[in-house]
Amino acid sequence: MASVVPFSQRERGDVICLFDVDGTLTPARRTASPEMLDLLKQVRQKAVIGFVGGSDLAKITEQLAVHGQNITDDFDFCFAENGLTAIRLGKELESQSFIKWLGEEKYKKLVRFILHYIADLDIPIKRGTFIEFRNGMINVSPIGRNASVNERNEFEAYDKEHKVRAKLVELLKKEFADYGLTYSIGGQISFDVFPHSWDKTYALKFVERENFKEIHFFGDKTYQGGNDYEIYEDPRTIGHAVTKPEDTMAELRKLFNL
Ligand code: M1P
Repeated sequence: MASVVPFSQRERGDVICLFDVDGTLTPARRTASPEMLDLLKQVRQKAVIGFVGGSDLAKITEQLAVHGQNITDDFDFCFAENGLTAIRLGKELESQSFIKWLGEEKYKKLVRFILHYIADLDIPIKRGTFIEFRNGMINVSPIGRNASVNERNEFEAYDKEHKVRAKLVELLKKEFADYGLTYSIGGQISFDVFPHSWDKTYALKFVERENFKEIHFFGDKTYQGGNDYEIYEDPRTIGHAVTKPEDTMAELRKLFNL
């Protein structure tokens, strides 16, 4: 990996800024703008930076490593799947797995229930990949993850009115009450399912060890039920609620006099 200035030699090396990805560094599921990437470089010269995304590392890489570079070259900390995939200065940190935690039998029951439910669901269109199996979670999408950008936008609007995801989440909470699972609607077409406390605060355990004086977190879904809520509210972080990437940039310029 490219040579990196040690944290201790940065002007504010005792400060870390952690960023949600969709809606905070980039528009939902899109790539980061050149202005954002440039500003992040400037911030990194002064402080320590990292992202904490719900998506897997491959998807976040598509969004943030827009010149085909290695994502770990541009961020000191990379936390994908809420930190279940964790990388510090290019080196992978320990991780856990959803399937090991839940067990195959319970997992099969959950998948069977969800797929039956989605099969019977009458929504305007369906595409493919209704459950995506990840290391630290599963991601469930009633329309399917193969939806195009237009189809995503249409589903999001439809879901606002018809609450397709919220209804399924409520049902799963009742049906699998003993599973100890959290359901988080973080994006446009899907929701994430993971064990209680494997929300974005999971990533903080890796950051805490470094004894930063300030841990700033920037996110757009900081309201209760949003997937940034827990880390934004956590007493260990200084929360910044933003509504779009331009907001994040304005906050960063203020914070670091850029
Ligand atoms: O980062 C927020 C969410 O982004 C995607 O959601 P969707 O495809 O519904 O827009 C998913 O990767 C999801 O896991 C993630 O939480």
